[in-house]
Amino acid sequence: MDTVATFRVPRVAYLDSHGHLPAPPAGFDPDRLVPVYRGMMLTRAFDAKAVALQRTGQLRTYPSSLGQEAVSVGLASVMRPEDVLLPTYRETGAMLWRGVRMEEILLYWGGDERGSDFAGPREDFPIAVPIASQCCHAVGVAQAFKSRQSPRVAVCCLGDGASSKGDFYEAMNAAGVMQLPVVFVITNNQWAISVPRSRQTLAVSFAQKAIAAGIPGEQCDGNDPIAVRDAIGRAVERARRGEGASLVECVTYRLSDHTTADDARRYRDEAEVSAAWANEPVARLRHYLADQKRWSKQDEEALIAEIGAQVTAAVERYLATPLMPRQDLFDYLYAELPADLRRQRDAFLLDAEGAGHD
Ligand SMILES: Cc1ncc(C[n+]2csc(CCOP(=O)(O)OP(=O)(O)O)c2C)c(N)n1
Ligand SMILES: [Mg+2]
Repeated sequence: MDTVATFRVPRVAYLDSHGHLPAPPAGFDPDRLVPVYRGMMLTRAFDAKAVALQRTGQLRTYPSSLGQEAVSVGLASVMRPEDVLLPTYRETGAMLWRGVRMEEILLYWGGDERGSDFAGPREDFPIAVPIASQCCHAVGVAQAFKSRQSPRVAVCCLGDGASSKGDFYEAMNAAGVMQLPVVFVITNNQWAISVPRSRQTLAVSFAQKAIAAGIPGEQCDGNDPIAVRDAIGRAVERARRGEGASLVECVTYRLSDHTTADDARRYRDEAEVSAAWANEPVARLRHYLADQKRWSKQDEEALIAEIGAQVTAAVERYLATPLMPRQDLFDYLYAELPADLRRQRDAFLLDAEGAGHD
């Protein structure tokens, strides 16, 4: 029997779980890491506040990214402002890095669509909740960049669960064959709500899904921001040079519940979660920066105070935002509302008045 082809799935990891860096990647610049650390800390503080707001009835739902901050902030930190991010609901870190305001993210999870109308970055996509739908959008974005000969890159985030969907395979195949400037980033956080990675795929990596599309696929330690920046940075620059699409799998762990509507204790072992905490990315990077004398206890205290004040101020702005007129739900559906919906609208308004809803 002949062999048609053989493949290799590369993996990069640099920072060990104690924050030691035996051998950095080519072109490594430690000066870039303090802002990344700050972004990760901001994301974690914002996440904790958002969960608290939901628990006190001030937010409808929230998907925490606890434990995944290195992926989210890392990927955004290697993009240029003019690139386009297509996020899932768990990319708060990337969105904040790119300039989406905290109060906008809160508005979105508070059920207010104005939260998707970011003041900036205007061309980034809104949060995609329908799983993997953003993969096809990313191909369209990248196709536009290519036909305009514009050196911009689309970065499409998805989860391990999303990588089982047809949209993802179709998008990756099209991006491959058309050599489009798009990077698919699979955040493999080991869970898709209650479905564990072992039931998601028999493939030994998610990175190897790239092989069928003929594009490069690489795995990185998603709790190592240096590895995330290296792997995704190379993929983004490759796309920018006109060399086409690629896939990067970032291996991490979802330390939180799926969303505030979930209770993960019902389906996963606490011991697994405790073991994953030993590898979490924020402490890991902090240890490295402290070892390198780039981060002190005073820096840490000042940062905690600074981001605490930023988050508090954003929450105040969110809570002070006047609600949307409730009839908007109907008013932007049709140029002229059909009679049955008009009746529903009138009944809804009357009902809401009577019940004294906000
Ligand atoms: C098309 C579609 N089907 C089902 C759902 C319900 N759903 C929400 S999150 C989720 C799991 C996604 O898992 P993964 O892609 O690993 O992302 P993670 O939540 O772990 O970040 C599912 C099935 C959905 N939002 N959209
Ligand atoms: Mg997942």
